[in-house]
Parts: sequence; C-alpha cells; structure tokens
Amino acid sequence: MRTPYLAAVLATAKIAVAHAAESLSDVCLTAHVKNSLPVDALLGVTIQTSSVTVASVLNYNDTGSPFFPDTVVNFCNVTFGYSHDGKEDQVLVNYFLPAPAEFQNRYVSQGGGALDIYSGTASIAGGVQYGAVNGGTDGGFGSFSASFDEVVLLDNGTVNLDIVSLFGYQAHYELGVLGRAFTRLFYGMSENEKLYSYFQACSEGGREAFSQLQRYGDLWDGASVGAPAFRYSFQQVQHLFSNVVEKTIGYNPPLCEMATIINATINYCDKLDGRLDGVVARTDLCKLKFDLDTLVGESYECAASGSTPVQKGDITKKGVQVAREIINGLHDSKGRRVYISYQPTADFHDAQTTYNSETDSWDISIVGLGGQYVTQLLQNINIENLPTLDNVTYDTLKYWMIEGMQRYQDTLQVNWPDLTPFQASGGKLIHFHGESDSSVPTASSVRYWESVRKTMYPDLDDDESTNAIKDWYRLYLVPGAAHCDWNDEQPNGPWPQTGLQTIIDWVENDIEPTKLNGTVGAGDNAGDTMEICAWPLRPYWTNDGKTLECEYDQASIDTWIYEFDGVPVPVY
Ligand SMILES: *[C@@H]1O[C@H](CO)[C@@H](O)[C@H](O)[C@H]1NC(C)=O
Ligand SMILES: *[C@@H]1O[C@H](CO)[C@@H](O)[C@H](O)[C@H]1NC(C)=O
Ligand SMILES: *[C@@H]1O[C@H](CO)[C@@H](O)[C@H](O)[C@H]1NC(C)=O
Ligand SMILES: *[C@@H]1O[C@H](CO)[C@@H](O)[C@H](O)[C@H]1NC(C)=O
Ligand SMILES: *[C@@H]1O[C@H](CO)[C@@H](O)[C@H](O)[C@H]1NC(C)=O
Ligand SMILES: *[C@@H]1O[C@H](CO)[C@@H](O)[C@H](O)[C@H]1NC(C)=O
Ligand SMILES: [Ca+2]
Repeated sequence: MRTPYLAAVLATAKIAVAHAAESLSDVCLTAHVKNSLPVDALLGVTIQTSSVTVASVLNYNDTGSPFFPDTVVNFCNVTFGYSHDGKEDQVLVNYFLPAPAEFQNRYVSQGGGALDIYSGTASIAGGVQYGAVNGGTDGGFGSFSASFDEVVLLDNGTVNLDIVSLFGYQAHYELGVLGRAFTRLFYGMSENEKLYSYFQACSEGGREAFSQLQRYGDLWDGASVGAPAFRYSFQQVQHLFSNVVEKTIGYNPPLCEMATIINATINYCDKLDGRLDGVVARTDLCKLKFDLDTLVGESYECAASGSTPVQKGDITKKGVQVAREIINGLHDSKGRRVYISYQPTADFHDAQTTYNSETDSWDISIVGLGGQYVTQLLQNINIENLPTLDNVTYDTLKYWMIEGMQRYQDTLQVNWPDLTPFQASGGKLIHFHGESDSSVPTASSVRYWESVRKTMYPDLDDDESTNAIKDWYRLYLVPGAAHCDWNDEQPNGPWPQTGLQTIIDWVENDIEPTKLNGTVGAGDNAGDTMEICAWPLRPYWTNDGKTLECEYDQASIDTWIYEFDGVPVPVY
C-alpha cells in the first residue's frame, strides 16, 4: 500500500526513483523528509522547515545496552525544530527511521535519564531493530546535550515554568504526536493502517513514560518502563536522606565499611531465596531475617586507591546504625513515616563519603540530584547543589518533599493513579525495577502499582483486583538488579534486556508475560534467559535451586507496603 503513495511524493519532489522505494537511500532524502513534515498535527506548533537535518547512518553497531540485544542497524537520522506560537522558543526532535522494507508499523518514544530528557545514542537500536521509528526530544533545552538544570531557572528567583512543563510532560506529548504523524507520512501509510505506538524508558525516562500514560493514555498501545523516578519531590529529596542520616547520627562511614556491610548482607541473604547463586532474589526475606547487628566487630579492609589510603578496621555500631536508618526510610521528629528507602543489598550509593586527606577523615558528600532539586526548584537559586546540610533535619526533608509535591503537582510529580484511558483503549504496560536499586527505591514502584490497583478497582477485593489489573499492567521486581542495569555486586542476576520485544509481543500477538524474560548479563551463565516473577508473587527456588516458583507470601508482601502517616495528604 505504501509504495505508490511514496512514489507520488518522490515524484512531486522531482526525485528520480529507479525502483520501488524500499531502501534507505530512496527515502532518506531532505526533500522527502520536508514533504513528510507533520505540519498540521499539533495546534499551536509551527515546524521550522529550514531546521531539518537528514542523514543515513549505516552499520550502526550497538552493543552492551541493558535495554535491547546487541545489534547492527541502518537508519535515517532526522532532526527538526518547532516553536510554540506566540513564543520565541525552539524544541528539537530526533527520529531514527528504518528502511521502508524493515519498517513494521511501529513508533517508539525514548526517554532520558537523571536531568536529561534525551538519551541519545543509548537507545537508538531500541526502536530500529524492531522495525520501529525511534523518537527523542531535546525538551526545548537548547540542544540535545543540554540538561534540565542548565535551563530551569531564568535567573535567581525566577523559575522557567515553560521548561518545567516541557520537561514534566509536554515535550514528550509533542514528540509522540509529531512522531506518529511524521511516521505515517514518511512511509506513506494509509489512514486505516494501524501504527503501533510504544514508550520505552527507565529512571527519569520512566517518569517521562508515566507522564504520558497518565495524561494521554489513549495515544499509547504499550510501554516497557523501568524504575521510574516519579513522585518527583519525594524521589529527589530522598536522595538527601542518607546524608542526613549520617549527619544526624554523627558518623560518616568510610566507603569500605559500607561496602563490607553490603557484601555481608548479600552473602547472608543469598540463600534465603532457595538458591545459592550470589543473587538476592528476596530482599523482603533479607529484611525480615537478617540482623545487621551481627556485623558489628567484623573486620574490613580495602586497598589504597588514588588519594584514598588503605582502609582497615572493624565494622562499628554507628556504621550499622547508619545502614539500618537508611533502610528504614525517612520519619519525622514525631516518629511518623514520611517516605520509603532502598532495600537491604542496595549499595548505599547516596551515603558515599569522600576521604579528606587534610583531616584524615571522611566527609559527607551531598548528593547532587537531591541538592539540585532543593536549590533550583524550591529555593530558586541557580546553584547545582546545597553548599551545606547545616540546619537540615529529617523534618526539613519532609517539608521539602511536601512543598515540592504541592508546587509541581501538575508537572514533575507524575503519580496520578488513574490509568483508565490507557487501559480502556487496550494499552499494555510492563513495569520493572531492580530489587537492589540504590537510586530509586524499589518499593516506590510497588506503591504506585498498588495505588493504581486500588484506585481503578475500588469495588473489588484484593484477589479480584490483582487478577483484573494483570490483564494490562504487570510489575516485576528484578532479582539482584541495580538501577536500570545489571549489578556488578550480584553478577549472576537477570535484567529484562528484551522488554520492548515483550511488550510488542503482548500488544500485537497477545503473548501474556506471566513471567518476564530477563537476560543474565555476566558470570557463568551470561546470556542465559532467567524468568522474573510478577508482583505480588515472589520468587522462590525449589529442587536444589533449579526450579523457580512464584509464590504468594503475605509476610514478605507486607514489608513492601507503607503507610505515610507523616504526610497530611494521600501520596499515590
Ligand atoms: C560490534 O561491536 C562489538 C564490540 O565492540 C564487536 O565485538 C563486534 O564485533 C561488532 N560487530 C560488528 C558487526 O561490527
Ligand atoms: C543525528 O543527527 C544529528 C543532527 O545532525 C546529530 O547531532 C546526531 O549526532 C546524529 N545521530 C547519529 C546517531 O548519527
Ligand atoms: C565485595 O564483593 C565484591 C565481589 O562481588 C568485591 O569485588 C569487592 O571487593 C567486595 N568489597 C569489599 C569491601 O569486600
Ligand atoms: C544566584 O545566587 C547564588 C547564591 O547566592 C550565587 O552564587 C549565584 O552566582 C547567583 N547566580 C546568578 C546567575 O545570579
Ligand atoms: C542555621 O541556623 C542558624 C540559627 O538559626 C543560623 O544562624 C544559620 O545561618 C543557619 N545556617 C544556614 C546554612 O542556614
Ligand atoms: C521468553 O523467552 C522464550 C524463549 O526465548 C520465549 O519462548 C517466550 O515467549 C518468552 N516469554 C515472554 C513472556 O516473552
Ligand atoms: Ca540466591
């Protein structure tokens, strides 16, 4: 169907077509791209025709990505800019388009990470190797390499609310609408031909994905989303919690002490899942059964590295106290819970101290992702981090979380729990999160899934709603995995490297991911597929560690569910 239309377009553009336009070189042409621009797709947006760039990229070799298998791909690299009518702004979008012969009626938006909205080369083949057009946006930040923190303030005291909206949700909405329309025009799809629309992302990109599913659910057929950094004010301020624990206890643990606590935790908890493989598949059982106090007095030793001398000593009571407080999560001065934290086995990344050679001691290192949120978004001062934690207490963190929730509820927060438009239009969602994530608490994903279940099925009992939601939304906690990646500390664990394939299969072929396929990234079994249980079922290995069961264990499930009695309004 698409060839005659395309030929017509090319003829109009006065380009000689020697044969059916099925190869990249037939279509990866400035004239064809300009003729395919979706100029009428969005009210209030004007595409800047002169900004178009077009280039063929051949034999692009993409290896080692956690998000899709190694591949070599060819694609047409298109970028163009658009402005919002009445504003002198520019947003750049980027689409990687496979050759017409490879195109399989799919469009995929990719998200960013940390303070970036564009993941660049990190995700190219993610779309293209599945015959999809792959889209990314610069968010109006000025270039694909600019990040949110560079543009969020116009000046001290003045937030750029346009940029906050663009980063929050708007740029991705526009990217998707323009991308789908551009894809149809570029390949000459007829109006009644189905174009499947997907989102694939992790971390900050996961927040971006949910911003679309929550607001524009009916525009998406499927999404494969990891460790979303949503519930943004809580998520960002939580990065400062480990620092404030250290400050409050008055102990800055040497790196080696915390690393030894992690290794000992992994060693002890490995077997609790029924299989001794260096992977803790049940951080919940670890929480219930492992007593950190048993580590006090155990020795640690790490070699000198750079300007850091040999670290040698015994694990202290205070070191264990720091670990325990971090895992316990933020409570206010009245002992009421405000937020959640990382699972045991997550590597205390936010607690990392730095060695001070002048004083021969360890200093707190204020986590930038937390500090930036407070200085720029709450205090509106254009500095990238808090200069000090003076006067910052657990109550201050609580105040910041709640203040940010209120100020950015409609832009950055992204925890709206009603996905009815997505569900009602047939959307399918896989959501996964490493159990040993040390950047976004794993229980954050559990909380959101539970919020959606309770919000959308208020009249069903727990069993019935769990059964109903799994028709379209499944959550998987990935054994041993770190933040959006495999984990060097538990190298035999899986990561869902074929997540996009899984969601395509569910949407297009009705293959239900009862368990999610993960790929082992390193160790003896590198490359093997390992199945991952869907929440609320928990993994347990029987038959000497050979058979994976997904079991229902109420005591374990209960460890993942928290009541935020320290916050005066519901937090989904
Ligand atoms: C792609 O890159 C990887 C890693 O650098 C290399 O091992 C592989 O041979 C390359 N494949 C091709 C087809 O060039
Ligand atoms: C795609 O084109 C843009 C604009 O020319 C360029 O900055 C970018 O590096 C290109 N990407 C690839 C993967 O070639
Ligand atoms: C922890 O275990 C890893 C191996 O998994 C090792 O590389 C690292 O040195 C250990 N760290 C400490 C402090 O023992
Ligand atoms: C904003 O205020 C901070 C803190 O007072 C100062 O360091 C910085 O230079 C100011 N930046 C601008 C652009 O005025
Ligand atoms: C901390 O509080 C004290 C007493 O209110 C005040 O003098 C000091 O300036 C504060 N420090 C910071 C960094 O805000
Ligand atoms: C998992 O992988 C196996 C083998 O490659 C495949 O047959 C199965 O369909 C996959 N399962 C899902 C849910 O994608
Ligand atoms: Ca294990």
